[in-house]
Amino acid sequence: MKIYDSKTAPNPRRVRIFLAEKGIQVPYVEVDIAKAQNRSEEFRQKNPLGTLPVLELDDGTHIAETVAICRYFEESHPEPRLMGVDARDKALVEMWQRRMELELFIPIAQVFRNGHPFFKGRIPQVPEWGEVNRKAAEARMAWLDEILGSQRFVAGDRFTIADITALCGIDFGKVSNIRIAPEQKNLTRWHEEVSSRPSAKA
Ligand SMILES: N[C@@H](CCC(=O)N[C@@H](CS)C(=O)NCC(=O)O)C(=O)O
Repeated sequence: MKIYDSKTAPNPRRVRIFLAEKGIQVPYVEVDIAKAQNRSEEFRQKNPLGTLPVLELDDGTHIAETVAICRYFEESHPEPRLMGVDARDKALVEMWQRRMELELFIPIAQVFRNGHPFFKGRIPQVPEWGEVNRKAAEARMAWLDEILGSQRFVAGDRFTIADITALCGIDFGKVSNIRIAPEQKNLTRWHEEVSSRPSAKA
């Protein structure tokens, strides 16, 4: 088993944090996005979309998509539970995970993809679309600040995959100058707490 990884990219970091929380060690193979190794014919045999991360099982199966990889390890190594404990909790964690991904992480990634010189010539860029997403991401961070005024973590009183997605998204925002506002005290408190977990360094 191995994981095709990129130390600088936010989706692979989500998987590394998830595995660190569970105490699972899997060999990582670094794929150089800057050199477009992920777009090579060889890599596309593993994931036709050319994106990271990708989990390779010992039987040769390739599993792409961050949450699908996390699901694999949640099932194979259930403790500690990061995707919910019973029907109600699993549904709530999924609700928050999807909100963090669709409403926060993806808009932040879109700011980078549409506005940063790194992607110039690699993908069609629409800078105005990047700025629309910046506004959306900032609005979602303000909303998250409110949510975290009444609960310790994104999905309630336990650390879950929803926190991992939000943390990796918000940290990745720095490269596009998206930052937690000083007045967002709840978001700041949460960010300090989740960033201080050893897994955040994974
Ligand atoms: N939906 C995918 C998104 C994966 C993705 O976009 N990965 C980025 C790194 S964070 C990537 O491989 N980018 C390289 C590229 O687009 O060339 C997931 O959840 O894993």
